[in-house]
Amino acid sequence: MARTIITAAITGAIHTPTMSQYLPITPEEIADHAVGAYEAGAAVVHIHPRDPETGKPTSDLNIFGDVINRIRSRCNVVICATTGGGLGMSIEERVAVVPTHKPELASFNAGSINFGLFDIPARMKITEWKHEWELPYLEMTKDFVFRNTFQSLEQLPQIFEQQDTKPEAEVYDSGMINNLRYLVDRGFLKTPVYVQFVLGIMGAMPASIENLMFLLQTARRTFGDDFVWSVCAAGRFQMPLCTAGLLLGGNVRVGMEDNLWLEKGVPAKTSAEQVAKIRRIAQELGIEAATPDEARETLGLRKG
Ligand code: KMH
Ligand code: ZN
Repeated sequence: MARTIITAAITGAIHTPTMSQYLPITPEEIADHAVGAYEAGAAVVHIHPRDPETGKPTSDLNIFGDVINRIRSRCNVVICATTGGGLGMSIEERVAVVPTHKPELASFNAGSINFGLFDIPARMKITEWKHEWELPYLEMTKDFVFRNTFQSLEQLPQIFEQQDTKPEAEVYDSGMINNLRYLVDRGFLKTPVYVQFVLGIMGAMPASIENLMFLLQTARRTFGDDFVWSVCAAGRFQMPLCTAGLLLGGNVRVGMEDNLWLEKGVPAKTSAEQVAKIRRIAQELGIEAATPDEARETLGLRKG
């Protein structure tokens, strides 16, 4: 039977505590949600740490380590640490988790984009905020570039390589596939590249099946069969695009980093609920969820 790797992105750095009372904040909450996602069928959990007092995304390596160790002590799910970090962090802050905590897998953002979160307050009609940092954090993105220059695109894989950490290339736009080809050709990245297509970020490609097809076709023209791919999409496009991903033979990512809802009008209480939902859809299509060890095999993660 076909297998799909379900990744659960547990809390991210896009949503803020006012947007959902269920967003996990403390290391204990993030770890609980990650273990719950694993129990529901996720083979991989994608992790960002937050300040336990304010809920703000943090680059504090002790907090990051606390989250990672709590998860590692409870289950064998693959941990994919963010190196995207939170908006406004330096590239050095973002990548430091790799040499410090040596995750098996870590995100590797494959190019620069405008990363616009400034429209969310109006769309969600939020006027009162739990924390002072939230509105300025979102509003500053009107003048914010999520920087992933060729300099850092060349540097990060070398830091990953030293720890045998596999990069998960976050691809928000089609030109980034070309960036990856350059990195492979110059020996900075090894194939098969693991690509996560991220659709629906304001500033990059909108979430549509046509755009997913275009990205997939572009990746095939660029790498032949020598890549592994997954898809995730923001907000209400999460389940439709993941379902399309399943039909196309890909892997899928859900979780509250990407979407705070389970269905229209129903907030997700955990990422596990979204994992269970996409797993049900997969099973209807004759596709089983891969175990963490099967994901390790497919992605070529380090042994032991
Ligand atoms: N932090 C966002 C700017 C990643 O984890 O690498 C992008 C992000 C991707 O969350
Ligand atoms: Zn992330």
